[in-house]
Amino acid sequence: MKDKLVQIANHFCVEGKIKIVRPLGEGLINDTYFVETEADYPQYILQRKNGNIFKDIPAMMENIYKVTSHLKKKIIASGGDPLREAMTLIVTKDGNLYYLDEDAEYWTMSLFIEDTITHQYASSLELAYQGGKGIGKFQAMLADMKEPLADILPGFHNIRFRFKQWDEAVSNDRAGRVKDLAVETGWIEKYRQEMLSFREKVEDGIIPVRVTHNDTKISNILFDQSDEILCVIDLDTVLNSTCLNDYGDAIRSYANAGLEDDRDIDNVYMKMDVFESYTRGYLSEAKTFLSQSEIKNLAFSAKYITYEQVLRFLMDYIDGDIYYRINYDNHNLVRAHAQYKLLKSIEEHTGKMNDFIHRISSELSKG
Ligand code: GN1
Ligand code: MG
Repeated sequence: MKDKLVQIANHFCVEGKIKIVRPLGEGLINDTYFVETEADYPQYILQRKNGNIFKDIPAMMENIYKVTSHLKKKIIASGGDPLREAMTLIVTKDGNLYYLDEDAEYWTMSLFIEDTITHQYASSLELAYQGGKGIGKFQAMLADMKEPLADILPGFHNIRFRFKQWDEAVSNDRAGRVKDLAVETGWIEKYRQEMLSFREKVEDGIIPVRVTHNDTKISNILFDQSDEILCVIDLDTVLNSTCLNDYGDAIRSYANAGLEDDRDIDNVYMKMDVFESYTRGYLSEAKTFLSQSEIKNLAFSAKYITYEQVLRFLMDYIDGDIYYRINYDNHNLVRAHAQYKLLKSIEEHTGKMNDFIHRISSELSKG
């Protein structure tokens, strides 16, 4: 395998001789490797993309190319370093954005950005602030991008589409588990109309669709040595979606006092101080382009995305665990319970969240 990895890496336009290719990180979806070259040459990241989840990898890479090109123009115009502040895709020797091997696996390469730090969770309010700023700035730089992106994950954050999948999953009952899920399916029904009403605002154009990241957890941001944001990475899910989905998913992951899959739901609740710091950071950048309707719906978006996640985890449990990797038998059910607890906590805090967003947004308007 080692030799094979070097051979694969050598299909790309790498500078310097490759010394070794070794595994990197703990991603749940793709396989990631670090490509070490001789001294004084750049180093690289090699990835085998997951073809089960991403059905059109060429289109996905084209999306990433369009987005990184746009970001680089912006970074150069503002005097920044385009090789450090945005991902740089490395093409193959034939000029392609991917290498397709004999097993029909897709491989891609990007430049490794030296001297950076990543975090697995926001261990301080300052990091939450920086994370918010990172996504706000990312969206702000892309707010004027006109070129459409391919819809490589149809219906990803579209709850109408998710209900269609859900209704099919419940009616097929592939793993025979629905009979034991009366309480949990009740949760889904209880919020169905409320979630569809929110979705209608997107369908009616009240909430605009923009270029967004769609996987805004903190580990997808590179920080510099002084913990200032440098670069947003993992662009596989860049899509035309709403900014609210990025914001809501970030609150779901940053502000949870417990784990996404906490077995003890008493650990799970929304931490208001983390929510506040993330929001301050996010709005310090995003306030320049967000519309009033987006700002008004920010708090609800955290509830929407958390609900969507309850539905997706439960649906995967009903389907017999075919999408998310599980570490034990009822892992998806445990995840759904933990996320439902978080949903209830967000719901309890929605009034206060709205007050805070309103206050910060007025302060920023006054300058
Ligand atoms: C998946 O593996 P990760 O964290 O990048 C999923 C997200 C979910 C998340 C839940 C393409 O993302 O939508 O929110 O798990 N990504 C995809 O942990 O389905
Ligand atoms: Mg990801």
